Amino acid sequence: MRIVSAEVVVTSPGRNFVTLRITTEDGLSGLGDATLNGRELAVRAYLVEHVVPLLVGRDASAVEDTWQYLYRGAYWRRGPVTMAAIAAVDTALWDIKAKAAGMPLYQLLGGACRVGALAYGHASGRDLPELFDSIRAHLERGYRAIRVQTGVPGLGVVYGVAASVGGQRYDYEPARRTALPVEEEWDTRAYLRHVPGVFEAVRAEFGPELPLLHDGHHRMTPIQAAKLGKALEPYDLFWLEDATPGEDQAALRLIRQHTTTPLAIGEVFNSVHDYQELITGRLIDYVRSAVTHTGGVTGMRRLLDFAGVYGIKSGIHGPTDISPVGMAAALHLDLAVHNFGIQEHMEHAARTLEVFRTSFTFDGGLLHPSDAPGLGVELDDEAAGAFPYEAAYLPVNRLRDGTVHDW
Ligand code: GCO
Ligand code: MG
Repeated sequence: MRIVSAEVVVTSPGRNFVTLRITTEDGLSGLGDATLNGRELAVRAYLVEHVVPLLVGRDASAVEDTWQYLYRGAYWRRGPVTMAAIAAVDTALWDIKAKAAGMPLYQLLGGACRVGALAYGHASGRDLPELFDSIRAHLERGYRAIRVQTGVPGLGVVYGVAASVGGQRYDYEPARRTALPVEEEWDTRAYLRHVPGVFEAVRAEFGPELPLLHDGHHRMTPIQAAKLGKALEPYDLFWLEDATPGEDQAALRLIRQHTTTPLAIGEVFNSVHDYQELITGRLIDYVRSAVTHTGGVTGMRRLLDFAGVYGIKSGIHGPTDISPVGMAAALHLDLAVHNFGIQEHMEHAARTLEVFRTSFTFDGGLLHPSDAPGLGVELDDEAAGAFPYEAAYLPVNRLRDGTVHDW
């Protein structure tokens, strides 16, 4: 199974995606997602300039060896660009291996441990009535777990709040197609005063059973996060995500000492090593990495197996900046690992699904990758060609005095 070609497709059906396609001499092809929101072309260049020339002629069946060759062979370890590039190669090779076996990928990973992956959707609103409408719309669509984000009085645009909700399809994408990043204003104390009341109202309206999640998006100090975790305890959250900036692993120890609200972190991580202290110290409950950013199926499996030893579960990252290819890879892992927790799910735009032909299903709140051989996703090159790349940036956050803050 020699690799004869590898090509990188950049397309922008609603938002930018970077996809690697690897083809073997016997005509099999596999896809991998290499999308890094706001920095897409860096991964494209890494792949085209430095990885594709190494792939041609290699044995497509040597998945682990290729992973190690690209990881150790580069000498320079980790980092989002490198690990997204390795992820794309790794995922494409798993896709090929599963197609060659005539099996859905989850079968090669050990077979299904469950009938489907419990998914959480993103409900949001600028105020409570809008939020309640959004939660109802998600429940009607079948979601059995819901992330809750709202506007904060006195602040303008806030992370995670869709511009239009209330019955409308939710298509929140923070990366704006502007020459410079949009700047948003932030005030953590205003946020902390507001959020507990939101969860009190949601519990009063929707009852105690519905799993509720919340994303702090790295904006709090450890002691502020500890305070929020404690204040949210009566509302029994499924998790509080990214309470503090991710690179400070020890910060989670302080939060943990103060609250029993479950903690999730890791969407900006790209290696199992980023979790070493978090996992061995049992400082978190869920790992949030994306298959796309953490070295692919191989990197993610390694991380989830390590987490599982410490009773920590998965919560694989799945916003719309993970392409349908990255999403499919996540779903196969969700079925195959024992320590599955929950799967994030934002529905891709209709245009995205014209380019990426998916086969996964969403039924009764559970996602399933389908039983198609491989990942179960195909890329329509002609449709992709109709949506050329457009520069887009994630916002930059500033405090009221102008200081740049974590976004
Ligand atoms: C999430 C994330 C995303 C990120 C996005 C940035 O929990 O889904 O926080 O919404 O903001 O991936 O590109
Ligand atoms: Mg998040």
